[in-house]
Amino acid sequence: MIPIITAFEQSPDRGRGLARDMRVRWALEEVGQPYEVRLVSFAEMKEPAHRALHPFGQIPTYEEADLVLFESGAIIFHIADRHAGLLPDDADARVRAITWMFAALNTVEPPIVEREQAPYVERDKPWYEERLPILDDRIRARLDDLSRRLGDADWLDDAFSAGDLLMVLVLRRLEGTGIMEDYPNLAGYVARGEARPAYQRAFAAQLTVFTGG
Ligand SMILES: N[C@@H](CCC(=O)N[C@@H](CS)C(=O)NCC(=O)O)C(=O)O
Repeated sequence: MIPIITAFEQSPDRGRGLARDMRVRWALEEVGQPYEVRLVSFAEMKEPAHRALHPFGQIPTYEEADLVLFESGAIIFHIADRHAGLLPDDADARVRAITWMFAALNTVEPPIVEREQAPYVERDKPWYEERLPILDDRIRARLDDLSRRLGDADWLDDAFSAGDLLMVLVLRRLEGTGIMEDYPNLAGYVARGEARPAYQRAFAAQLTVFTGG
């Protein structure tokens, strides 16, 4: 059964790997599972047909026979749980990798997304300029700790896992902010993720939606 995922027909980054279908594409590429993509417009995402798949009217979704999933973290967990390659076999190592999945989505991503959205939703507010450094500091507090924990290791807990996949993509959201440049070990970590052949296939596939080919 070939799973079908949804992705943006048009996205703000024009297919540069930031839309969250990239997480699903990368995971599927890592485990060697072919997939199909259904592109949706912003209007279609809010229609009842799409909301039946995703209650919040967003992408990505994941359909596999009768199973319908939303939330990129849950989708990645499902893929990692059903295929070899993204979670270790050892029970303790497995739950540690899952812990890093949660850490990426619950602890590191929120301040990054808040910073990312500020220019769109608050730029005309009187407090905007004053608030930006506060948002940056919140991100730096997380990165200080993450950087300390990673040290000079290649991955967060020994072998590459779904936890690294999510953390790398969360950190990529900082591209263009200048913040990552202060954390050479995290920048190297992101570069290692981006160098993986599965990442590159996923990135190319998402980019092709926008460039054609
Ligand atoms: N927590 C969700 C977030 C999903 C999300 O924010 N999707 C974005 C694309 S990356 C979206 O659909 N944005 C359009 C919208 O919210 O209207 C996940 O990880 O899947």
